[in-house]
Amino acid sequence: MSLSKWMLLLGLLAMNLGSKAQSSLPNIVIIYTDDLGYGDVGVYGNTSIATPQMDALAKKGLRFTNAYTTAATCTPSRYSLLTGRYAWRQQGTGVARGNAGLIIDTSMQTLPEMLQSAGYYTSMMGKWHLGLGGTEGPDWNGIIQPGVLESGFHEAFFMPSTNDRVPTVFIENNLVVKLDPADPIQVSYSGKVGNDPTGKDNPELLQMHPSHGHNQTIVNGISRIGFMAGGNAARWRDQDIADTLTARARAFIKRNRDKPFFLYFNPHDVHAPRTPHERFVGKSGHGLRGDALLELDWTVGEIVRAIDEAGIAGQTLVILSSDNGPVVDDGYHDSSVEQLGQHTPWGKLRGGKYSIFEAGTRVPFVAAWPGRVSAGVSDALFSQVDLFASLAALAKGNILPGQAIDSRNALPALLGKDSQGRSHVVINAYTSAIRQGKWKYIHPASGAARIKEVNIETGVHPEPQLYDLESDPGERENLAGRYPEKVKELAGRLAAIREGLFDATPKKP
Ligand code: NG6
Ligand code: CA
Repeated sequence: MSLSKWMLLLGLLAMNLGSKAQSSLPNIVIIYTDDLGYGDVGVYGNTSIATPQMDALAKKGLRFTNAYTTAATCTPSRYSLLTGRYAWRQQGTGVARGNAGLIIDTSMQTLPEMLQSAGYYTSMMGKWHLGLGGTEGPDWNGIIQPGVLESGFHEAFFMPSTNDRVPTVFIENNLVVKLDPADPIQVSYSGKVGNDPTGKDNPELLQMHPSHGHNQTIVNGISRIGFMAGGNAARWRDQDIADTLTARARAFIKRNRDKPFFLYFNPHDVHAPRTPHERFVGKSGHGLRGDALLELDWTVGEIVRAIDEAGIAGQTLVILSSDNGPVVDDGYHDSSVEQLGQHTPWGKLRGGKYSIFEAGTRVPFVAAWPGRVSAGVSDALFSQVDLFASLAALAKGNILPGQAIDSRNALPALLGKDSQGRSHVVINAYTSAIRQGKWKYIHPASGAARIKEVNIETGVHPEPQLYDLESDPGERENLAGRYPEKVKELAGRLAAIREGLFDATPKKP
């Protein structure tokens, strides 16, 4: 054999080794649900509504009892997950308007960007809610950028914000799906545009009535937040959202089974308005929120099934969690309050969505990876902000200097090799709190103690609060007066983290 042929062969061998090394990267699927509460899943104590698929996933994986989002609402939690930073470090990261500009600074490294450079094919599906376009917001009728693609995803099929905000359309990559140029979309969050009826002026046209807010443009018999006109062919049918997203996810998994992929999958369930497909309606016996939970459970089962059918279960880490805690009435009369019965979406925790009390941010969290994560329950303290650095460790990806500053490598906890986890977690909702071991300190703040419309306690109090979560998981007894030294220690630590003095991940150069 000539020397050049040998060289060619060696080259081919090296390439082969290279692609082998690459394919040993596990696939990563994050199913990031909307408003799923700590007590909403069977394995977390829900005995009222069956969630067999989520339970099965949890039983074959590791179920965390002390996993937290960084915030009690969607936008800041999602921001933290994707950037490895606490959202409160940046202005304007509260619940985003439906026509807000992209909140993620494109010069920042994101989780999917880190995975892209590690060799992953990345896809985003479902609820986005991190803004789109420049500071003036997106051009709904043109190319929507910067957006999801500029945030590190190779491809995307998504809802711009929430299902209760206009425009009620899907976007594929950077274009509105099925948009008829002859019927352009108009969107406004300041005043009415076009002639579509609103919930406020034409309540007789509603199929679902708002309980608070949500009285602007009516789409599919449901009045939303924001005004919209045009784009009629592009509007989704709410009852088909889960089917559409689930079919997309299944096809994606099948199509990409041979390469390492990251699927960031964001169901709209169980956020209001709850509009499960007709086949789920009335099936939970707990109103539309319960029915939406059945739909979500089905979705999770279908995704797991696609992974199994593709024969890649042993190479796929599936993470199931939620962006914030539960709320029953989040703005629509949908029978969920009346039919709640014995179901407790918050489990034994206090508060709910929007709250600094535990139910606001302590969420279901499951990591399943047959053969790599032993089945069981982990009490390790875990924060979703650590997914960035942990997945970087898993994928051997590089975190660029100065990026993902709040994210720490918690891969050992994620894989069940560390039963302790973080020393502390920081959470935010109206005020900040820190949990360290069994202690939780809530920083004093002024403001309402309860949001009466949603019937949830905010946890806001003008005095410091200290709870022993081990003996008092329901945060009933404020021990701040009894343990002033603990209060001082935790308040100091929280302040230091907020000022960025320490909490950064030590980074490899
Ligand atoms: C609130 C909405 C609520 C929900 C929430 C965002 C009103 C009165 N309430 O402002 O319905 O959309 O924002 O939820 O408009 S989240 O899960 O995306 O954070
Ligand atoms: Ca949410």
